[in-house]
Amino acid sequence: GGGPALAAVDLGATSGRVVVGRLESGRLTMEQVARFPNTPVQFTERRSTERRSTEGHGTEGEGTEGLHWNIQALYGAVEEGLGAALRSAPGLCSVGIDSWAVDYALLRGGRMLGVPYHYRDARSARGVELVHAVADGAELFARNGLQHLDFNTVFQLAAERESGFLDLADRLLLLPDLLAYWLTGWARTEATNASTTGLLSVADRTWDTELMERLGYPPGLFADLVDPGERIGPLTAGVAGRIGADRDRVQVTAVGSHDTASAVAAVPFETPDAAYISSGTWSLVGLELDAPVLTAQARAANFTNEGGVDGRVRFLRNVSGLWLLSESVRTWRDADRRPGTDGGGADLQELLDEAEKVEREVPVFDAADERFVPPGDMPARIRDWCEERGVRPPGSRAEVVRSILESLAAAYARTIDTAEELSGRKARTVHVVGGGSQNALLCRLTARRTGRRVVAGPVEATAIGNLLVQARAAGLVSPEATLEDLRTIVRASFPVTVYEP
Ligand code: ADP
Ligand code: LRH
Repeated sequence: GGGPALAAVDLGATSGRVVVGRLESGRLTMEQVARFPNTPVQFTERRSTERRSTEGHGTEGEGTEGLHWNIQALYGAVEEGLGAALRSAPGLCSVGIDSWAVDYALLRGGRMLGVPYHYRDARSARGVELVHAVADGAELFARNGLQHLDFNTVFQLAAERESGFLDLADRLLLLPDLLAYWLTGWARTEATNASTTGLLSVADRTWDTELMERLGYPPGLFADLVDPGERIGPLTAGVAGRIGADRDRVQVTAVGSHDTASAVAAVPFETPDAAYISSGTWSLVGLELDAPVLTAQARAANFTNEGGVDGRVRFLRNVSGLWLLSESVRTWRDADRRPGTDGGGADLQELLDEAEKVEREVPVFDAADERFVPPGDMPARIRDWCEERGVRPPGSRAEVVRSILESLAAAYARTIDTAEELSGRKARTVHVVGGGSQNALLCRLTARRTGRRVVAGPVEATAIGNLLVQARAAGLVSPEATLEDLRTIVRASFPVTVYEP
């Protein structure tokens, strides 16, 4: 219809979608108008794993090798998806963009330099060494409140600097901000995603220019911050023409552009005494707080204090996620010579059914072990982890799947108990949102191992959080609405499934 509508562009590590949202009598309805795969590209295999050319010509392309995002393809799919959104909703007035955190593009004179790296690229380890020579882990945590993850932007940039690229750049944009820039011509950095870089001060959520200077990152690279709900700008004339939009009617609006910030904004909390698991490629497990927890204990437990929508704090841990499962499925498909990259589909449901029936006890491994971060043969890595400890590894594929899910559930239980201790807040209920909330076996195991009631859904929490922040900015819900008011809309609009412990 012609009524006011909003579009969420939600890019996940495995797939992206464009979703149209409309508000009707206090309820949000959503229509997915585009869905597309997100397939990273590996340019040159790392030299350690591939035979070198014996031809004797050419140079060893150190600067171009690595794992990258296919950002041009994603941007093309975004424009197409917005075209589809307009055809379905001629009253489209606002677009919000979110994606995974930490990754960025460098630009010079508005032109992108090179292809953005994937956070799973191995170069970050070198960046950690370089940064720690200047500022150690304790200092970084005091400044930025973040869990140590090798791929935090602050570390990626040290590797970038060493390669000389930082010297060429005059602008850095995080990936959702890059897409917004291509759509509008306005270069801004959205604050929730900026909070994952390691370069935003946890004290006042402004750029930490002192740290930048010590690390040799020119502060002028970083764009002005915008908060979720602020306007970024109208579409450029070129974009508007291509997608069939009336240029001044469609605004790009800042949302929680870190996907996890948008997902948490849409968790249908009924009380503050509840934890959440944003369950997709990663599992982000924690609490929503009003203030960061910056104690030595929080750092030792590797908790993070990321910036949330409306100034809330996402006090959580990254504890790996369904990546373990999707990489396993990919490995098995390759072995069966049936390549596929969606890491799920019919195969996944079949495997989950078989995993449900496994009766033999399967090992619980440390899902957060760093060895599971890079792409590769997860079943082999799980086997290695077990063998190193004299534990009997899972045998069949069904046992591997069961072992992964038991290990994730065990990690959730530990993390939620620790979050309670560190924050002094109780978590009587566990909300699971995202693609993983459809995994009934994982939800049941989570209820069992946490000893708490699990409330699963909505699946598309990220898109919902993205849309509701836009709805408030566009005046489709009261501009005064609090996050709690927005969550009332979520509860009124989307069903949940409850699993008792
Ligand atoms: P991301 O945004 O990180 O790409 P999603 O939130 O889309 O992740 O979740 C993707 C994961 O959700 C998949 O890896 C898969 O394990 C799980 N998933 C998706 N659909 C289903 C389903 N129908 N049943 C069980 N699990 C599912
Ligand atoms: C989830 C996520 C997570 C980050 C990781 C890089 O998609 O944004 O919150 O830590 O990707």
